[in-house]
Amino acid sequence: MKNSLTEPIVTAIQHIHEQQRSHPDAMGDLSWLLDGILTATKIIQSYVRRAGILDVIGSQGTTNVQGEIVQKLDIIANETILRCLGYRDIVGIMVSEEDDEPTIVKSPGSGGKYIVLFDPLDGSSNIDVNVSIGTIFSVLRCRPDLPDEKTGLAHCLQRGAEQVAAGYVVYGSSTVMAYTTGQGVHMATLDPSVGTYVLHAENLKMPARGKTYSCNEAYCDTFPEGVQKYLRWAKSEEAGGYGLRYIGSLVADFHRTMLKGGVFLYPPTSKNPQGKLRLLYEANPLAFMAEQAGGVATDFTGRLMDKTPTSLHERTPLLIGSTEEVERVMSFFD
Ligand code: AHM
Ligand code: MG
Repeated sequence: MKNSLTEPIVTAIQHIHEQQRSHPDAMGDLSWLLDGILTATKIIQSYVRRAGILDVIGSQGTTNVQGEIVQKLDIIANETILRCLGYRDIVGIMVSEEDDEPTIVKSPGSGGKYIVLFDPLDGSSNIDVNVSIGTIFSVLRCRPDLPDEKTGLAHCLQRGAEQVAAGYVVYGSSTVMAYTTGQGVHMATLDPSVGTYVLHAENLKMPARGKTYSCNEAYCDTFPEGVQKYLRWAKSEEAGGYGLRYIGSLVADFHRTMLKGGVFLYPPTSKNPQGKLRLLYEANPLAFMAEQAGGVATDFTGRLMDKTPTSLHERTPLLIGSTEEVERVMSFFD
């Protein structure tokens, strides 16, 4: 708890720089890229906080590549990230939930180094009702071994295990950013009076247990049998008092799971037989965060980050959270 006047104040960007300096061959490029993401999320949160005053609530009147209704704030968030990162020349390719194709900023052959994949505004169906929403991001390296093809697609379809950084921002009762560059999970809160993210937790660990499950239980009848058995068990006396929490914004549900322990699950359903969540910019970054915090993530068949993606907007089933709780869910599968 930072409550002493003598306690050092460490900004998120200072922390990111310090972490990068510990890499012998780091050139500061990744810090520069993350700085762009932080700036974008500060701008996004300023819209979110004034959504009822500015004319940004409601749908845009279009659907995205995945057939979902696009909200005005989805577009603002997407354009903000593209504008904040699109002029940093270490960014090679950007992939957004809102865009059908990757955006090439600088082709890998001309020196583009990183791929940034993001869900600009996750949980956007919650925008109109003032419930927490967020931004999720994942960073990969462009692959020097691949031909410099026009679409950049081959560079983007890498396993989650190749991520060099990932994180999210929750626009909740405060704006909180959590990130990893593969050296633990760290968290910072935006101080709105000065516009700076201030670090408040280093090397965060997800509890190994937690008596909370998080899923849209209305779909229960169409979940796989193993999940249905788990849910019956969680409600039984034998389980000893599990609780259900479901916000409907992945980023907020995951944030709670990471801090308090438990499991989040979005299994295949009859409506979404492949699961609903997107592998590249929703599930993979959170899986990286979970593993770095001592938790685990699976698609109910194997380690999530070992999945080789086959398309940009591929969906995946997701089970993520505390190690013992994820194991418990899996124990109900034959
Ligand atoms: P979005 O990225 O278009 O907002 O959709 C993803 C969201 C997740 O945040 C959340 O976990 C899930 O959809 C909720 O889905 P459902 O309403 O089916 O429970
Ligand atoms: Mg989303």
